Amino acid sequence: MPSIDICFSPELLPLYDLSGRVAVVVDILRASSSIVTGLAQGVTHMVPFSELEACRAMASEGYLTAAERDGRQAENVDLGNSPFGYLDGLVPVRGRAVAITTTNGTRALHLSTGADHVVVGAFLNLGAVADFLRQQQKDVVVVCAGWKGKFCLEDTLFGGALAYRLAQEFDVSSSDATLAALDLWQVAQPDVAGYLLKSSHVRRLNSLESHKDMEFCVREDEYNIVPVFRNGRIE
Ligand code: 3SL
Repeated sequence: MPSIDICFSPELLPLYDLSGRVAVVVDILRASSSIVTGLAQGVTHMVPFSELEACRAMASEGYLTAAERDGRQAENVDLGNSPFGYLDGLVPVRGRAVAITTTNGTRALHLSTGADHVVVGAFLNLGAVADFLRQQQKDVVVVCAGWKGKFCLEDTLFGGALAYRLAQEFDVSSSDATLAALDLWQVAQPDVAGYLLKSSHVRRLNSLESHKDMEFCVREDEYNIVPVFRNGRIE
């Protein structure tokens, strides 16, 4: 039976062997939620960058640019990192390609490329990711983007939710990280959004952008897509 392990921070990735495994990269607040939303709204593909200037430069190649640093939209780009940027229609996104850089999420994607498959996970596509993993039948590592190397509640909750969904078909008991995430998922019931009010990232976001981002990002199964990061592109 394949197993699910959870890497709580990109800083811990050197301890994980991703080869032969599927990496599910998650940054619930908000990069992976925004990537899933953008692709579900008809963005053709996204190219994640670690550096802001490299991302901005893609405008000259016809890309929309999306950039966040420390929770705020960077200057001189088309979009920030709110999923509502892909939903509110202020910047038409359908049929466009997007270059994106965020503080933690895009970095976690680049650090996970040693896996056989790198997919983007969010509560918004939780069921679709679970189905994808059932099909692959490979060991899974959930790579939590965290915040500047530190543990984040919301990414860990996603790991717990995914393990809970797959508990009958995957080994979810041989990793203490997965056991802890499963316990956390139970503790957060029945009001995940309410539970997350105490998280450091929600407090940071509330002081910057609207609370509605968090409430949207914890919705489950809004979109039936599994973005795959391959050859430098998410599509
Ligand atoms: O760090 C990231 O990748 C972002 O998701 C952070 S924020 O939610 O935009 O603040």
